[in-house]
Amino acid sequence: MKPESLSIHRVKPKHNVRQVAGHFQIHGSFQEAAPYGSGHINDTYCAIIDQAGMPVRYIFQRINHNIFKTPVALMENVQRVTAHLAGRADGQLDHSRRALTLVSTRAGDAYHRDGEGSYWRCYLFIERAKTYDAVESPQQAYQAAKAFGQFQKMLADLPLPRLHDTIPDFHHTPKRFANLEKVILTNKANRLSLAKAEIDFALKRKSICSVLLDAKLPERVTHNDTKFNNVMLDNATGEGICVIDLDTVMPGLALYDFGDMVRTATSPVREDEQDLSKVTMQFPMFEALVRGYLSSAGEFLTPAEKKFLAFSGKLITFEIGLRFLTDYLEGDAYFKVHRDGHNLDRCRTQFKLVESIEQQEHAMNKLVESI
Ligand code: ADP
Ligand code: GN1
Ligand code: MG
Repeated sequence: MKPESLSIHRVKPKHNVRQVAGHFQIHGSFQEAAPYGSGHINDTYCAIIDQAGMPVRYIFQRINHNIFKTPVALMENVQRVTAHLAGRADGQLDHSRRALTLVSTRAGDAYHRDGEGSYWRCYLFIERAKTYDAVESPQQAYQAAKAFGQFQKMLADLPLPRLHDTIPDFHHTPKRFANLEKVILTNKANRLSLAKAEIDFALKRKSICSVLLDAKLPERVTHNDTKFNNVMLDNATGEGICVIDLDTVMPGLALYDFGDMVRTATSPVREDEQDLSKVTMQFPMFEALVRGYLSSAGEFLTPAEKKFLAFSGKLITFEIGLRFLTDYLEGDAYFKVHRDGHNLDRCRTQFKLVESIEQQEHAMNKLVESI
């Protein structure tokens, strides 16, 4: 029987994945590869390798080194984190689906550097699990949040040294705001007049940017990109089986992770939905996120962290909205775009969600207090 994999969409890859695959410790013969997933940063491919008559899938990723300026340090983080998580999953049923496994190169390294200076890595493909670009049920939200909380918990005792900052100040919202102010002044792509309402929306909310930093919350090892599509849900049980996309795992605040879950797992539509009437913070999803997250992270969160759970959803949604707006005004230099105005559309959904959270923030806080 052919695996589901063979239906991967047949867009011609930009890169020679066959050649890249040859550098990794994989037995068998390369069959095909195709772009995979909907990430905004790296180039991800699913490749099929025939291993003794069985088609086996692998994930190959080219790290975007324009964005991740220190790919070697990044891979050192990923190696340490995956090894630590694998140690935790050891002995559990299905352990190799519970943490990403790096495949080494033939030279024994965690990455391969190609002739063009690109950095490549390879992971075992997590089978019988999927990522979703939009949340479909509170059960999914619960499972995703539980998995990200578990992820933080398992990394709490990662031995020193401190992980590298793969992108410095990644969640420093005041600096993200300052970047927006800078591009407003330069108007580099001449798009200011097209985003007047969004700019006004952002400027009115400057005061919220520093709230989490001012709260002096504890630094932890955090994921920092806990988008709903960065956790794989098991096809049979729905369990959040594996947290993926580890490029931004570094020191951070637990609330950056919870906030990004609220951003991506409470609205019923994708991040780039153009019909804004569909964008809303669904309370049952928020409740499921809180319950799921506290089921795994509750034992280590401080009262101060708990107090800001709802606020973090608003702040991180606002912050990513600022980043989409900044990128739009800069002429789409950072996030991959697939149509005109794509970043502006993404910014609009974020700001619509911020508004929806503002309207429900009191009730969200009450709920958190009651749990
Ligand atoms: P990006 O940084 O570009 O978002 P991700 O690491 O999130 O890249 O990968 C993109 C997509 O590829 C994911 O959303 C997921 O669907 C799929 N994917 C990534 N790693 C694996 C894996 N090990 N097994 C199966 N699918 C994966
Ligand atoms: C990017 O890599 P991906 O698509 O999971 C971005 C996140 C944003 C997200 C918005 C390194 O995540 O910070 O929140 O897009 N990653 C980086 O969808 O900038
Ligand atoms: Mg991703």
